[in-house]
Amino acid sequence: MGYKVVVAGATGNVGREMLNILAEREFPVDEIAALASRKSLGTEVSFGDKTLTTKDLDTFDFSGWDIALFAVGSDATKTYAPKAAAAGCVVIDNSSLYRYDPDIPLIVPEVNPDAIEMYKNKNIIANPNCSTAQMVVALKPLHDRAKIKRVVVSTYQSVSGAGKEGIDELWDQTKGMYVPGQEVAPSKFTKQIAFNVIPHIDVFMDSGDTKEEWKMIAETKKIVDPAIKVTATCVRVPVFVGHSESINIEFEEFLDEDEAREILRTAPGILVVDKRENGGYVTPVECVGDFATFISRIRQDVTVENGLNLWCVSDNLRKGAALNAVQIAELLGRRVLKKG
Ligand code: 11C
Repeated sequence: MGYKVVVAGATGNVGREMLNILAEREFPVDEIAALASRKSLGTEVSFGDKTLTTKDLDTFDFSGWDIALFAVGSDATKTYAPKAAAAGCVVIDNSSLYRYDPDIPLIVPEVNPDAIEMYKNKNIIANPNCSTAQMVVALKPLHDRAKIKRVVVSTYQSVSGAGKEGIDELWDQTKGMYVPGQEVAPSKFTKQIAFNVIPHIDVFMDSGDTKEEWKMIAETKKIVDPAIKVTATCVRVPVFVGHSESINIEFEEFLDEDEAREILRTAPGILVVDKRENGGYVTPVECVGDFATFISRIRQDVTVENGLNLWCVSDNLRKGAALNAVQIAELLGRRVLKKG
């Protein structure tokens, strides 16, 4: 016997990936419902070799359904996640709405799987921000060995993090650069994204950090260790899929670069590609469609006492969103629901 699974927001980039990954990983599904808002109702989506017609999230009855993967944004989550949870369906939510609630677990299965037990508080589990998810997969095994004091991270985030409108804007603007009269003005992004980079993701906060930067700080503390200090600069780049991060880490204890490489090679969810030669590292276009978080450019930072640098790349729609959500569902199945 398997699970009755709902995917809410099934027509979006992340919702579609959730369906793909449930099928690819052969999640034990007995029945599946693809839900969408009124404006996308009736749209067809793929689930393995099946085609599903989306149903209305607004009128859907969650009673009798086991797990709901939500990829609908915070406003719709606020309305529908409590409804699903109250009906006994465990919600795994990709929005930021519940991430910082102390009663709700925020989970990356390779890092803090034991937090799953807290799901009982509200029948809701939060999925982290994409830029955090890939970073903490890399930080955790190193933290276990040499205790991380401080992280300085700079991100290079793809436009798919901003949804379909972000993808369309990069595509249209790039094409428009070559056709006089068809230039496309910035709309989703604050400045031109084609052939440019923008040091601004999400809203500005009083501290001067953006919300994206704040999320990386708050979420790393909740998932890995509240004692870790993090400072982040998050930048949008003209890449369609795949977030990259330059991560500088300062440890309590000395950690040799070769030992760090070995630790990362055997850590769950990570693939190390780190040859000190032309092309001996991973770039975002190579990580698209993959499950792994790729680590390259591992090297000592000799400017601080116990420093290390690394380059971290992952498919933001997968490990950063849909894959992590499905991994949480797998963990929930294994540890708690125990069907299938
Ligand atoms: C971006 N990281 O690349 C964002 C997208 O809190 O789940 C995901 C926002 C979030 O724009």
